[in-house]
Amino acid sequence: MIFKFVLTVSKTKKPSTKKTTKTATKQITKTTTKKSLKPQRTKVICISHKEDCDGISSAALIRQAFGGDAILVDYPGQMEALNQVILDEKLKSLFICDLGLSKKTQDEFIDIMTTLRKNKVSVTYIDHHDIDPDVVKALNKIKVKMIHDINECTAVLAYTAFKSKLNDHASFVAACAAITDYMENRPIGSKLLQIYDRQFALISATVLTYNIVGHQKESDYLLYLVEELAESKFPHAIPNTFEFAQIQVEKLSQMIDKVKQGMKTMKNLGYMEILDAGASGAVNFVMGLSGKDVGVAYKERIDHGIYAVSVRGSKDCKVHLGKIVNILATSLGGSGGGHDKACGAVIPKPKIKKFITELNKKIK
Ligand SMILES: [Mn+2]
Repeated sequence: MIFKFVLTVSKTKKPSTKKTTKTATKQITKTTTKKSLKPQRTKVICISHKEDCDGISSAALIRQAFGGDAILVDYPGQMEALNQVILDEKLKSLFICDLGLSKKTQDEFIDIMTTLRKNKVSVTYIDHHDIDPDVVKALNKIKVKMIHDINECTAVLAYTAFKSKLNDHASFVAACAAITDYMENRPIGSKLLQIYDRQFALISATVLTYNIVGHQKESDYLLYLVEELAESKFPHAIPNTFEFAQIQVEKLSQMIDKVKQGMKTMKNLGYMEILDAGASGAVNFVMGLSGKDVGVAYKERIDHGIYAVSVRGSKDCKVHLGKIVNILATSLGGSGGGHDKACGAVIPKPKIKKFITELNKKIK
């Protein structure tokens, strides 16, 4: 009886009293249903790509706009992190940034999203990698907020979507991401870059990238970068970034010699196993120095029993490497995908040679 009365009152009275009647209703239900102490969902988490400036910048923009904590992952660790956050009973809203899906991972991704949505977690997926239209449909259906466009980098998409919650400096963070994702000539990316001096933006983006690439094994440092960027620090104002970049360029210059010696070629591509650096740092040299339109660099991830593979295409490469690699990697029991001229894959160790010979056949 009392319950019914409260409801009628709240419908007829002004909005200002609505709040009090609502809490009254809550209290009544609380006392009638004995001890249903569910933890309140208050946490904001952003899972973002840790290997490049786009992922780190996206995490920084989400942090500035919504607060919360970042979890930085690479592709081999992507699903593990998602499966972890399902268990977090305090999770209220989840952002997933710059982490593309592949034929191998997309079904599990939809399953995880479905569970999160059933738990009333708000999920926003921000990305610009090639995606299966059926996955978009499935995610829309369960009301995952999709901010997806292959024409701009993830940080630019995040900046555009949440501009009203961001400060002026955020456009610089997004512009740096656009530069390092080769997307600074895109409609929005180019407008953002235009705000700043081009050379200043280029050196900032590059130094930031070298600090990200060189600290892949130090999660705390990467999280610190996210924080500093969220607090609107320029890369040069973060201590020791230029000194660290100096060390990285020195390493890269040595990589040029190593690639010259170790690189092999097939008809349509150059390839090389990398032992003491990241594959993504070497792959452009492999492509460039091989004189081919496609370069492949791969590095063993002993902890996962796989090779992390980076693939790059030149301007003359006419095929969509991301799509080809997605299908090929999946058929070999791995996963992969990405953009038309820049993509990556995770390949089971014994299948790497097959991956390269098959890729060579598929790109003529
Ligand atoms: Mn990206």
